[in-house]
Amino acid sequence: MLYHLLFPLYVKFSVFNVFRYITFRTVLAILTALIISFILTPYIIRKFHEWKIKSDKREDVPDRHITKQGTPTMGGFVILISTIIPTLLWSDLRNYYIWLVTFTLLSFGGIGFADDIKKLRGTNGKGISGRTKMSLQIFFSVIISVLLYLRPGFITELTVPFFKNITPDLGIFYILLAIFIIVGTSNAVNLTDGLDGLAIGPVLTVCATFMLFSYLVGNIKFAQYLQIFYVKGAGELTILCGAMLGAGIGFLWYNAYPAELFMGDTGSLSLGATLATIAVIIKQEILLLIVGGIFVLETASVIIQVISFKWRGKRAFRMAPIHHHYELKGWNEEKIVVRFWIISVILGLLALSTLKLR
Ligand code: 57M
Repeated sequence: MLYHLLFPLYVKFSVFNVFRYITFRTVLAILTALIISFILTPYIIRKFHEWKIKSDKREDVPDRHITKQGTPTMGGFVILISTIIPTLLWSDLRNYYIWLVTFTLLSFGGIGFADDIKKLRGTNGKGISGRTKMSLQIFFSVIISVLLYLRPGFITELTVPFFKNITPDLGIFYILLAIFIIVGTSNAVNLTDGLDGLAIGPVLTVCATFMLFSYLVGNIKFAQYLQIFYVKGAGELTILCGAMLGAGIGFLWYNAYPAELFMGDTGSLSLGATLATIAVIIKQEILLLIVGGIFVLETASVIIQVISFKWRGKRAFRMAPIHHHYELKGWNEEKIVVRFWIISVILGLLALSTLKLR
């Protein structure tokens, strides 16, 4: 909105021309998100304590988690607000992708919110059933994927990292892939969200990487130079990624060990689905597997654990997802989290290298 108000003033005062630039508006979006987050989060933490929006005791967690009982949850609510407000302030509101990704944030945030509220208010501490949750995730991802597919000029080819000449065209089956990526990533971030700062760290790495990719993919000159797909209008997503980055850093301030706030499903489901939707829009579907490798690792550990238990009657890990395995091995929570962050940054750098190594 501010973009629409301020930019036209350049006719009278040339200084306002600066609002034309995506880079400048991205910086403003990051700063606005940080300010909103730093003002709102302490207030929300106090209020959530008052309203008893706190995480429940879980019997099956490694012992140390007992101390986490009573930590306010649903911090994703602040992440959503501090992402959406700066996006609406600084982006071009005529942009289709901005609204589509905002829809993703809100719809998956809504599923997570319903789950968190049911966990808090229900008698058995359980959220909405797995089946209902999955149906809702599929329902919204179908809407998102079809809306993208129907967009004139939408590219149904895949970018294969490191191989610029291999671009398989999936045609209408692209819709299925998009649904799979959105639902899968949403759940993968949720599985990862089990230690202080563990999920938000890699979310930030993916966000920063996609911020750069959105800018490049949305700029015809850079796209041609780098020989990547050009997606008209995707450049505005740089601003949304910036807002999410600012919101995520603001959240990490409070979620860092010892956490004062958890993001809840409101945060994990919406952040995962949003990163996936951006990946689909900017044609970096497979790259998401690399830069989001921590989410892949956490999900794979659960799959391996379940298969191993079924087939061999033995567990592959002491406990899945894999962060619990390291906890039970005696690693410190901070050590596990920081090491996973380091891996995530390395994966982010690897993802950046695909721009040139191809
Ligand atoms: C939710 N939620 C955290 C917090 C957070 C299929 C199966 C693998 C599913 C999985 C599962 O339920 N995962 C998703 C994980 C919980 O955090 C809340 O949930 C929100 C995210 N949805 O925002 O509100 C607890 O995690 C800790 N936490 C932190 N810091 C944070 O910043 O310390 C969270 C955020 C919090 C807090 O203690 O209460 C959770 O873990 O419950 N299930 C599992 O992960 C279970 N694994 C399991 O059953 N493994 C089996 C195999 C066969 C699948 C095995 O290895 O044998 C574990 N879940 C729990 N305990 N609770 C097992 C141990």
